Amino acid sequence: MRATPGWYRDAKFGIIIHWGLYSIPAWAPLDDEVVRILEAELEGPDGDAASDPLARHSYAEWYQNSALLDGPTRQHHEATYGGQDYGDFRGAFAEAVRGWSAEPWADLFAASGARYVIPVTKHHDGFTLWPSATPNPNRAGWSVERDVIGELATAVRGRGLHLGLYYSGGPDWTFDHLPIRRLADIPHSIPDSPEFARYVDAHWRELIERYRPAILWNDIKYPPAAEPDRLIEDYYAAVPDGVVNDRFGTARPDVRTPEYARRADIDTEVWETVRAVGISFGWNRQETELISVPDLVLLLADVISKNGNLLLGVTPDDRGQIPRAQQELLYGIGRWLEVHGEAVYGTRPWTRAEGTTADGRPVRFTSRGNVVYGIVAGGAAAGTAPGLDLPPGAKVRPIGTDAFAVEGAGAS
Ligand code: FUL
Repeated sequence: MRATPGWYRDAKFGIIIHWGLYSIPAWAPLDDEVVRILEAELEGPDGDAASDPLARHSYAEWYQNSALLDGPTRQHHEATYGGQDYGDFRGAFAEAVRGWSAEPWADLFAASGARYVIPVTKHHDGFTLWPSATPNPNRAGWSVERDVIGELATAVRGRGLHLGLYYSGGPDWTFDHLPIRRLADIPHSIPDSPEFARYVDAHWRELIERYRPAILWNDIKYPPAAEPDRLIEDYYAAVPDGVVNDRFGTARPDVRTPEYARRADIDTEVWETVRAVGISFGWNRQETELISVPDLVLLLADVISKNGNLLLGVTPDDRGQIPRAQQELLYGIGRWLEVHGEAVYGTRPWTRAEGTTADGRPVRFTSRGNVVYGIVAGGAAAGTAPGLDLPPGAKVRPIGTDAFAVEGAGAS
């Protein structure tokens, strides 16, 4: 079996960016409906019995679908834009693209301590963020003119970060029949025409050839007729240390990508939790509550102690700017990583993930060789006496305020 490439396991922290037509209305109801639906639907085949739960989708990048269902997004759309079609947001988006620059994004991502960046190249609405040689057959002009992906690739790589690509290989609403009413209906809504299979295959192959992505981050399945195994084999031939996620539905992905999910203990398989700064991957102009820097630190520590990476969704606004509160969050985690990165980057899980200090604060462990690292919630790891059951004779060395290294006997 192919081992997940080491660079990816070392990287720990990545950023995913949803910027598209949906960033113009940038609206969704402010509850965590989808997270709850996900949980309910995962519990059983019948899941949430409520009618049209996706009418209340908290993901703003689902705006086009949500606005077709009877619910708050439709009401908002009618009140704000009247009978306007989703495609009419193209004008405002084209203007935003004209004024956009990849440079400040890349500066910010580098400062955040992220080691890889994954832009959405095509979300479920089918609109492409690069001028494809295989244009959409159902909607003319369903693409940017400027090579947003290419410019971002250059800027990000110029700062030493890896570039992965997100592509919605299953849902494509220029081929589907909308609306989709429940999460459980998504797999059935994926187009099964040979034309669609050829279209997505051509797109992924073009993306690989043009940008040589370090990660193929496909979303929500892939048409079997497009032969994902062949695509992935050809990708590995072109990019030998490339990483392929689990959303092609193939048997042996390099990484599983649960959404807003944690693990109770160390997973033997490499995984990546994907979540946004708030509860939407696309910008929601109503959203003010974001995860805090301390909570992001705790989340990152928890995830990496259990063999995962953290992929954090950042939501550029209708002008292609990253809102100030998100910038502050990214600078904040970056400052923390600058001091405590030794306990994060390049580490592997230790024999156990969790511990507690003598005064009751949670600790998350990582390791490198025979060094064990502990990350302590709320600071003052203070090297001296974390009060943990550590190997006898171990020497504790503080790292910044929130981490420590244990060097010596029996650590690994
Ligand atoms: C999901 C999509 O439906 C969301 O819109 C988002 O792109 C997330 C990362 O994956 O499955």
